[in-house]
Amino acid sequence: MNRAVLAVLLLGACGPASSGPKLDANHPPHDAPVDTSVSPDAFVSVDTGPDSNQPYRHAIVVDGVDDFATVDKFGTTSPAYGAMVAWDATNLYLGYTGPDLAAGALDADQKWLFVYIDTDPGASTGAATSVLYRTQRATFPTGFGAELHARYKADGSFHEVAAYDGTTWVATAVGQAAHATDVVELSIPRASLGAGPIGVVTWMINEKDLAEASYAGLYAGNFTDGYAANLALTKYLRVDFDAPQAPTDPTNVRP
Ligand SMILES: [Ca+2]
Ligand SMILES: [Ca+2]
Repeated sequence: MNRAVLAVLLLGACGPASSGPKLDANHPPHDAPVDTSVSPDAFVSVDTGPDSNQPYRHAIVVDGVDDFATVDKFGTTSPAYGAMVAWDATNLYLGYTGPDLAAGALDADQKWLFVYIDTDPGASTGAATSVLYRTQRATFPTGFGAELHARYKADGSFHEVAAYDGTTWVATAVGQAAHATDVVELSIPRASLGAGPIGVVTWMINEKDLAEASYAGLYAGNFTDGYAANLALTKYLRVDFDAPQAPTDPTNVRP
């Protein structure tokens, strides 16, 4: 029995049986004086367990071993790939899993995971398109302009976080990455993201000549997999660090 129910039962059991008002402060009898000895505030202070209005928090250990929760896991445009997003008071965490991240994957030295972050989603500030790789790039969803960019090469040989200075991308020494089996995990310090909320888009590419492709975009249905000289991203994840909603809550899909 939780403590709230127990408290109500105890108060009911101890209350006067035949004299004085009932303890229903919201509906006192019209002909009875209000018993001011029992304040409604007494009920407010009852511990009902975790407050559902607390901001969502889930700390991830950046070790390449998937410890994201079910509510952190997204489908992507490619059925064999999954995207994961979580956050706590210190970091934003991103994870990816799929065949091209497994050891020995074909052309893993030419495949990339991209993450772009908008630190003022809806304002259309920052970069409107992604960095060009060979002949492919992406145009961001309506209202999304990127200020931060993380990239990770599928063979694990390269990881970088860069900030947009209005003209170009400048590498910043922040963020962790770890990769094991077919899971890669990244973290980006919230200190580099502003106060939030933020917008997030993620996808993968193959930059190999004559085999170029864009795929595994966060949110199944974001785009159609395949070669794209100008990939039109249509959805992003809005993260409100102060809100109780879990990452996959449908209200976080934007625009
Ligand atoms: Ca982990
Ligand atoms: Ca922006």
